[in-house]
Amino acid sequence: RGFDLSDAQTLARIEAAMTDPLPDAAPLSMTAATGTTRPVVNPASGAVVAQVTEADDATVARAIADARIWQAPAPDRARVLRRAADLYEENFGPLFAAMRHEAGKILPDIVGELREAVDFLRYYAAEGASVPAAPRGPIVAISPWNFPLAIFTGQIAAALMAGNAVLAKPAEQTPLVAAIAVRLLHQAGVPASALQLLPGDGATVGAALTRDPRVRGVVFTGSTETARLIARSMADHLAPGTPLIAETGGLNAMIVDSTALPEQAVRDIVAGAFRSAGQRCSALRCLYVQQDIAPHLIAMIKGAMDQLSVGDPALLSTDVGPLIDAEARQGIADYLAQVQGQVLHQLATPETGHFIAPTLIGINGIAEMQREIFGPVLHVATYRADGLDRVIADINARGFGLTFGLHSRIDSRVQHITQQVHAGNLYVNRNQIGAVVGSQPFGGEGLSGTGPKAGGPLYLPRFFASPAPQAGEWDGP
Ligand code: TXE
Repeated sequence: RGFDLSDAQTLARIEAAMTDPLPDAAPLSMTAATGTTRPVVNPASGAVVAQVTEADDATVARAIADARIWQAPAPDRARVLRRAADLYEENFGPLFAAMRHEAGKILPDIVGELREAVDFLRYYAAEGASVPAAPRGPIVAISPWNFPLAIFTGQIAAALMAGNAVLAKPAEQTPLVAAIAVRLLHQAGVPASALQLLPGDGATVGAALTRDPRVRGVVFTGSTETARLIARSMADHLAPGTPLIAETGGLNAMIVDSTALPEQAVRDIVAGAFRSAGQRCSALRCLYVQQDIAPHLIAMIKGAMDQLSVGDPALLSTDVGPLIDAEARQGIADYLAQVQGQVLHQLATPETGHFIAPTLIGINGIAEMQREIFGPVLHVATYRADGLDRVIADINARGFGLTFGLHSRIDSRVQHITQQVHAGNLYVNRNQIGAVVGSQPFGGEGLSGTGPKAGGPLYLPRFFASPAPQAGEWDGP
């Protein structure tokens, strides 16, 4: 297929995509024409890389009026989505360049993200090809900047596979990746009236989309606070029972006991906490280490942190890139100022760009953490062997339930802990990263979200209507 890392020509194109300026993202397939413009800023350099015209209330209203369900039979829709997956792979250059320029991503993250996006397209195509069910109507898909291609694509692929009309609002920070993806989806054969891109501000465009009574479903990934706003708006304005699938934040913990293999545990801790500069909802935030191994393990963590290279995401040697924007950076800098006395280790911060260097903070437990710190900041606490159940209770008491990691070689303990901790995704003796579309669906419970897990068998059915909508309702002029 189009994307083969063992192929020298592909590797040369990857290198070009990582060092070239942004490709022709300018003629964007955006419906927006009447709104204001917003600069797209490269988070590593602070440079403005593009200007994007955003949607406004009138554009949103028109887009919803123009929305048409996708009439093609399910096997044809599946074929188009598979064709889109091929086009994503063949056109990885512009997608890579955009992910680096507007999201500041490093190459391994970019490669992983393309793979995940392609997997979503092929998985939902396979799952939905033979489902004889009806679409709901217009579905609003609101996505975040931290996976501007994979989450964006996963949401709309499922909604489209069910035959719905999708109104996609990408994050303010990452409209270019979304625009390139939509262009490829249209090129593959998704009708323009079944997929419209509405770049713009959450508080205006996002809010307008989620209060229009014509909308038949909302799929969202972002903060818990925004999910609450959307749920409230839907309750006030949309038909009762309109589904909301929300994937939100987490306060994810890991327990490392004294039987853990230290080298493996440290490798997984560092990846879980600092990969993607900590800007993943699944990232490790609070590590609990059994007291007797704590001095040794913490020294090893500091040593592994020192090996991380922080800086320009275009360099293939970089491990930790920038935070998404000045606001995100400032929020974490303010937090670090508050906990200054508890800093156990911190790397040097690059001078330009929105960087926060990987930081290790000592705490007594997860109860001390006021909120999700969405960056490369790891908190570490120690526990005594007889205090394990207290640790589990503290983790559960926070009310999040996204990911949880455990390093232990005692089977009965692994069983006990994993049965007790509330989490959507468990990682035992491995790094707390990621999910695998089709085999390890991703999603949490409690404050971490509501609805079926992405990339799992229950996700796609939520986008079908039951009972079917009235004939003629969204099926064209
Ligand atoms: O999220 P928002 P932000 C968490 C993380 C981060 C915090 C804030 O803790 O620090 O959220 O990030 C749209 N109606 N996560 O500000 O605002 C918005 O335009 C409708 C976790 O980026 O929730 C964007 O498209 N939509 C996370 C999307 O919601 C609205 C990923 C997400 O933005 C809206 C991102 C409104 N009123 C942040 N307000 C994860 N789960 O991985 C905003 N939006």
